Amino acid sequence: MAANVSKLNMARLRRSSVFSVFQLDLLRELLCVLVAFCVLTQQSLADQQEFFEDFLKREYSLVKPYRGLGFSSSSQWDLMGTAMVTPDHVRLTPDQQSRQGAVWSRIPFVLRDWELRVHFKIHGIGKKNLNGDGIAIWLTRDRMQNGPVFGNMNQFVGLGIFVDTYPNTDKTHDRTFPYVSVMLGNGTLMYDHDRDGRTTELGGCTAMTRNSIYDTFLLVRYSKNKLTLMVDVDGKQEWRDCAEVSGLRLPTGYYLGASSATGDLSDNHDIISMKVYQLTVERTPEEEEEEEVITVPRLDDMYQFQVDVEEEGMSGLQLFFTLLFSVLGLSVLAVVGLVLYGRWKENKRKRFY
Ligand SMILES: [Ca+2]
Repeated sequence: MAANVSKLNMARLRRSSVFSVFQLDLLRELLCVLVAFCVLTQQSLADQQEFFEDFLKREYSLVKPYRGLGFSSSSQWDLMGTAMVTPDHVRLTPDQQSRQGAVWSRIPFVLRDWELRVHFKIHGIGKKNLNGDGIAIWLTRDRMQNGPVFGNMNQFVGLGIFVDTYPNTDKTHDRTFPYVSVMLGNGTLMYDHDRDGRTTELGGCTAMTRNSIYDTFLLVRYSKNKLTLMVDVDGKQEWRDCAEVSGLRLPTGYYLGASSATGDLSDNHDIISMKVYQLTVERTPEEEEEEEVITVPRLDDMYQFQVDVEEEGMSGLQLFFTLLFSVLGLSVLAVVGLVLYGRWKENKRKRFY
């Protein structure tokens, strides 16, 4: 009997210790769930915050699936040249020589403060520095134009962001390519392809965007007349500063686009997405007043518009003609002077008779 009782007690004791272990586990699990819930809630709150601040504008964005892109009348985008759509990307040019392609938004861009994130891919079979030419992202007055600036017109009006993959100028080895740079065109400035746009660039950075194993992204942010350019090309999922330009005034009503060109050298130039976010930015009444409506893009610091241009001075031919016309002009003046002097002298002599 006693043995039976002690067996029963032992069983109870075992059951109660099992229960307490079970309780402890349960408590621990509950705690974990609670902590995870808190973290997730915070995370989702942060996400929500981000969602509200950066509002994706679908009418300006190019995202998958690219239904009807380029041919449907309801599409917000036009294709030109060699550009073609696949389920995974919009290929501006294939890895073949002398191709030009572009994709242009049909809708005038009217946001004041915005952020553009471009997911792109440049790849090909050519060896390093035996490939070209790169991709340009545009926000310009004109759209659907052919030309020498990565497949778009020169002397453009608006913003150009270039991902230049080929060093055209071999005189200087001051930078490593691919090189990302920004330019503001006012209709008279020329992008100098032979100098990789050095004469007109407002800033830039090296970014290893070609044949990368990582996804490559560009970010352009424009707010309160400040343009910020960032890149994410190292697979770190973080933005790296590339260029910053203050006092940059860009009119609204321009068009968003991307273009590319190949020459003797080539690459596949693909756009995967172009996402536009509207930024919520508060302005003081003074700031509102200060922001005038403009019709031509400009920089407050106009010196930046004349980068290197003055340095070049006159070309040999210009100098020759300037000298020639100066000499001719002086000669004519001298002859006229001599004739007049001769007549005056003649008249003076006649008066004495
Ligand atoms: Ca180049």
